[in-house]
Amino acid sequence: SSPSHSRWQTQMAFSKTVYSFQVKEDTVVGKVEAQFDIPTPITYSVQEDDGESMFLLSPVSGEFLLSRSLDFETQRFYILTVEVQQGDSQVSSVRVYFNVLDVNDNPPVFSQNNFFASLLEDTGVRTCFLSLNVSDKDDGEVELVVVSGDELGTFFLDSTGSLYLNKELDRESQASYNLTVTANDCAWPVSSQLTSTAHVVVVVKDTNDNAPSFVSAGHVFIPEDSALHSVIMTVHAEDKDAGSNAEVLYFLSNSSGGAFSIDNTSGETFLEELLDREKTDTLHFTVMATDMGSPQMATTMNFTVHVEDVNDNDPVFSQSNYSLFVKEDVPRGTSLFQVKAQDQDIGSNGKVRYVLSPAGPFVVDTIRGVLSVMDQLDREKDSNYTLIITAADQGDAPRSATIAIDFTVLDVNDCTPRFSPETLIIHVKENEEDPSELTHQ
Ligand SMILES: [Ca+2]
Ligand SMILES: [Ca+2]
Ligand SMILES: [Ca+2]
Ligand SMILES: [Ca+2]
Repeated sequence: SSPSHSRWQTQMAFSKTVYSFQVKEDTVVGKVEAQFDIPTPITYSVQEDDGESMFLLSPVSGEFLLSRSLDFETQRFYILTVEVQQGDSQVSSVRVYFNVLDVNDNPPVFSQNNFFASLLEDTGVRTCFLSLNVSDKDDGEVELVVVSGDELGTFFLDSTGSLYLNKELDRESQASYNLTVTANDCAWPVSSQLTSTAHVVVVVKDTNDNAPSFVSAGHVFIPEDSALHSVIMTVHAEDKDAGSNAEVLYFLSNSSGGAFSIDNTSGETFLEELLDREKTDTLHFTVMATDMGSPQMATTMNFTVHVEDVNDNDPVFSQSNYSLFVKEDVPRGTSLFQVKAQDQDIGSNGKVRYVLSPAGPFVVDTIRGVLSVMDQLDREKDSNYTLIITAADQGDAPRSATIAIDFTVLDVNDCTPRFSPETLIIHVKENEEDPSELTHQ
């Protein structure tokens, strides 16, 4: 038969050359809304079928029956060739398309439930660091949203699942993030939408962006008799970074001419020269604290050492012996002499008090060292005195010095030898017996 004949026959039997039916993939097995619109009684038969009898055709009514469940995700259309016979001779055929309509019956699926990424804290903004692979067997777009764990908007998730850094990180503020991401298939109506959830852990790795910071007091007080190599203090600096970026080493950059040394790791600072407050009462040293990061960061700090006094000096008199003369008629209460002892220490260690011994007619002023006569001297009784004055400081373990003072008491003539009258007439009786009764007149 010629093509034109064939076309004519087709036009005779079917009102269209191609029939196309829409069938939702979730249609229940059984009768479907697909029927030819041919009024006259004819006989239908399927000639070609690529769907292995998915759609069965009733030979008499021309109705289709669905024999099994459809799945849009497996096969999206079926093509059948249907032949219709009218009477004995007239045969025509038509193409029938069944288009399977997608129904939202699949949730979006993440390739993993849990994603992990680590980022250096100095990673540049807008860096893409992770792809969340999400798929949905259904048609249509999937909307990805970070629903929790990123309240400050540090990250940006684009529609393809690429996760970007949106703000600068600071490990010292926040070292990790735990993001919850949802994928929604945006189906309509909203009640049919399907959502999946995945978790993304982002760990922020440290970079060396903090210098060590000293927490030690800048002033140290140590006694002047501190032992050589003793620990005078432990300097300490803290570093907010992590790992070797926070490991701190200490170096002396000024040690008062070698008076100090330092343990590089512990920060213990040692005394390397004997001290003498009476010569130097203040020393300085400078410590550099450097971390082990790359590049290294360092801080320096100046320390002042205040040398505290120890009672290591005796009082010293300017002279150790004095020989003095005093007249025996010196009035009571007369100040004779002042002794003075110096003590190089300070405070009570250098405060000198005077004590006199032995007890006698003299006293010493405890504070001023002034020696005075308390009782009338009498050369005829004591013509010489040796006094000991002790000067003692007021330290906890007092130190002292003594001085010896030799006093020679000088005679005074209360009655100067005189002859009055110039001519003495002595009357002597011739019979006088006792010459001792002779008296001048
Ligand atoms: Ca550091
Ligand atoms: Ca850091
Ligand atoms: Ca002293
Ligand atoms: Ca001293």
